[in-house]
Amino acid sequence: EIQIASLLKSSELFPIPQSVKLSYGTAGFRGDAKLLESTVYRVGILSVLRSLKLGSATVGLMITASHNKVSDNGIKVSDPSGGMLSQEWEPFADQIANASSPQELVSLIREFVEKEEIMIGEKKKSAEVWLGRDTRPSGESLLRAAEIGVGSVLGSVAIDIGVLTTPQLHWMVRAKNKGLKATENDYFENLSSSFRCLIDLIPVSGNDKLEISKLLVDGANGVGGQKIEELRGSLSNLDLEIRNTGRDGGVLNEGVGADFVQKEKVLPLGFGSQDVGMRCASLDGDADRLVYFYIPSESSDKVELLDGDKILSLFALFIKEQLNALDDDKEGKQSRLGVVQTAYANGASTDHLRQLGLDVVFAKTGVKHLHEKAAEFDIGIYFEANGHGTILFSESFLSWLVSKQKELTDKGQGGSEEHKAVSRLVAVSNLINQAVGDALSGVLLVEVILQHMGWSVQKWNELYKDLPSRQIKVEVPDRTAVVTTSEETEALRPLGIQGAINSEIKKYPRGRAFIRPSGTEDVVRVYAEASTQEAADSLANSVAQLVK
Ligand code: 16G
Ligand code: ZN
Repeated sequence: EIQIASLLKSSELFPIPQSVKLSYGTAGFRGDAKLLESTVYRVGILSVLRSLKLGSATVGLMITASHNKVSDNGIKVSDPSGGMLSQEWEPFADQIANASSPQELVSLIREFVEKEEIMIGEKKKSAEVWLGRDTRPSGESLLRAAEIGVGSVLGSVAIDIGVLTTPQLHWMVRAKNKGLKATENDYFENLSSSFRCLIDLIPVSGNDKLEISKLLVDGANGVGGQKIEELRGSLSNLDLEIRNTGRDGGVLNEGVGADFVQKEKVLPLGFGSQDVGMRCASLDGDADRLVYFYIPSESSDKVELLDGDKILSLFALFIKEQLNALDDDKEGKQSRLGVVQTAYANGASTDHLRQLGLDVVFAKTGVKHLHEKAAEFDIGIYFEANGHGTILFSESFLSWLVSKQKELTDKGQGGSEEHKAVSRLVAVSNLINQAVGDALSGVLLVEVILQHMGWSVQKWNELYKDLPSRQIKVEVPDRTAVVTTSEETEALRPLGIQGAINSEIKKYPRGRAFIRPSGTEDVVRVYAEASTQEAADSLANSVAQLVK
């Protein structure tokens, strides 16, 4: 039985602002921070119910609006697995966020609790919710609202773990529920020790030992820059210069960060002609996205971008090289490596991956969709072009690797190529965040692979050449009028539009285009690529005309 009186009382503290219609969307609730208190309070309640539903497992709440402007904020739920909130609960999230009165809120909660058979108030099992936030100034008061929401359900505990990156919170929640060490320090230690392990496994070929060149990091003036600074002390074999940490007056995400660099393809603030040719990395505002770039010439502010697709290709090459060194035919065990992309992946990257003989599958935009597909492989690598991605190892494959490692050691083959390959794979599984894409672990893996290959950023960039592309957003009265196939490559509605898009595509060599309703903004997005920039622009424009 929920304590109606106390819920009613606390929800009266957080009246819902007029005229906002909220949707949990692809990345939780987002919006102007000033309008979000009631939403965050309500998600606090939801997180307790989620925990109780799952046997009082720890649930996480992250207060962030990622790459959006500093005056925005948002909230998303980490399930006990460290993944995104189960999609089955999203409609309930939408309902309670939009409930117009405390009475309506309470009755929605009662109904849901009954339907889901959630037991409230059992003394021995209390729900536990871990709260994290990024560096946004509005984060602190929103965190208090979440605490009140959590506390309004009997027998629940909210724990404030402070300012964190989004992937840190997901990592900690996952570790906690697996019974592993789960503090921020444990997170850092895990990163530095698995990085060290991969460095030690770099083949030394005497004469061509690569000198370690400096990496310039753009921290988006957010939490990622600060955390990578904290991590730096425990890393050897890596020379980092961190800019845009937010401590020098820069504004979060303004002219900086992974989203800016990836969309605009120009250099972020704090970078200039003195950095020509240097290897640079940009994180986004909550450090779950990563892109690399370099400045090709002094005469322009354009950058050469190495996006999520290119990071994916680098990771795939390295993993494949290790898998090839396994003697696993004998075991009758064929390891399955798969990669997952979205429709936004540059066509040249998909061609490149297929030429490597890799199994490439497509998922709908949004991390949860890619993650789900990647989890079907023994090793699944997923990336969005915008720089969000990671590498998932299945439990069964990982335990096979670990026993293989031991078996080889016991047989006295600890120094064999096979043993090294197995050890590298195990280290990668520790380094790379198994819960969500993580710019910090991503940087470390890119850096160690480049050292392993002996590659410069330019050499890496030559893996393939991106096809020119263009993205446009079109404002429409109702974006839900556009309905796509599950991979978003074709529009099913409005009727007839796909035929018209296809006729446009036919006019351009290597042409490809699609439309989809945004999950985060009230617009329809258009993507086009073709063999020249002019052609890609023109294709995008004519498709946009069809949408209007
Ligand atoms: C969210 C998604 C991101 C996706 C983007 C697309 C998560 C954590 N984030 O930021 O993966 O690329 O939305 O936005 O899932 P759009 O639907 O507005 O194009
Ligand atoms: Zn982000």
